[in-house]
Amino acid sequence: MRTRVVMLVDMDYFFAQCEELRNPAISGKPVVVCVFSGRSEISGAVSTANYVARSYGVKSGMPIYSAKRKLENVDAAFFPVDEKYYEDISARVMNILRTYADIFEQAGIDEAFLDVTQKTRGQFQEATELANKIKEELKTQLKLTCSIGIGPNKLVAKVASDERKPDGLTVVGAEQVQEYLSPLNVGRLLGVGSKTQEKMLGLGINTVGELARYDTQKLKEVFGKAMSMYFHRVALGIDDESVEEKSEAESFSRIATLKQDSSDLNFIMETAERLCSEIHSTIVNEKANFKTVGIIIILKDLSTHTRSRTLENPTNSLELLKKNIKELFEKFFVETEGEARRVGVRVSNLSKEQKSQKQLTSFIQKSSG
Ligand code: TTP
Ligand code: MG
Repeated sequence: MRTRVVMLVDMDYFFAQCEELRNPAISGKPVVVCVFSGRSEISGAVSTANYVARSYGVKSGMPIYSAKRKLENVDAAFFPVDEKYYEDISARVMNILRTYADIFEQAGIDEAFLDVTQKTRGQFQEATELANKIKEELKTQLKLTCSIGIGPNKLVAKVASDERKPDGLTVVGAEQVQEYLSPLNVGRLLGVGSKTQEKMLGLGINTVGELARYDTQKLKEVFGKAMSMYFHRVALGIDDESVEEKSEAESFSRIATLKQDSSDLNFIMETAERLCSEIHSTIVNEKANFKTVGIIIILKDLSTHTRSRTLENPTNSLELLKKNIKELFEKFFVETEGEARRVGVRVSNLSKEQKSQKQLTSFIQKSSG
């Protein structure tokens, strides 16, 4: 496989930076953005904090009262989360980032992967210049800073983006991966949370290099086959997952009125299968895959019901769509009294391009869930 050049752009202290943007008066002060639970005036958790607040020990996830205690007698600013506003800024950031990528994949509200292999002709030096341009444009256009990691794959780009923050840039060339990863703490790897890290520590594994060299058979005994194989590969810096554009639409659905009200599965499936075929054509046209399938049922009394399930892997198979839809309808009518007037089919969790290989991130989500 030819060398890829992958970038991960992650905005610095994003929600807090957004607050600084619209409240210039708080510049230089500790800024804490909070999710208030509403139970008491200060119950809830810290969503994020700027780096001034972090220097006092304030962190994401910490109870608000702990943050207040750490900032006692300090002139600090506390804000409730304003997701709508951050999403608006996020959209502006993404619109800029998109223009720099061959393939663009938004990975969260404040981060995106950019495959820039073609643009940079596979040169990490050119990617570094491109990253500096991105930083410059975000600063002049939006007055925001970010940290960027560049590597030969998503895994390395992601780890590198965390290396220097805020306003950092870390480049790890294809030949430097081992050297770069080896001395890092295993906790820096995606999928190694505090519990896993503790277990690894118990085995005498502190660093990524130690994990890479650890006996795979012994690793298997502790973490099971799938996870130990995953750990071994990431410790070696191996990751084949491609940067993938997400489909613009979030879902496709079709709905139809039955010829007569019914709770008969076979009768309903005649209509539902037609809807599945229509959706399937759209999916094929859009070159998309779906991971979640759902049904919509409007009963005689006009009450609307929905059911859905998420599949193991993204697919564009009509057969799988029909099978799952049928099972969902079957289950619904076992559980629910009443006759359907209208029925619908919906697919969501869409992604572009065929993907036969199991995705790194989806694998992790499943394993840690
Ligand atoms: P992150 O990129 O993880 O954090 P950050 O941007 O605040 O800080 P950093 O400079 O380290 O990148 O998350 C992006 C946003 O997601 C963050 O601004 C707020 C939100 N968030 C939470 O609400 N709770 C959390 O526990 C974390 C980690 C993030
Ligand atoms: Mg961030």
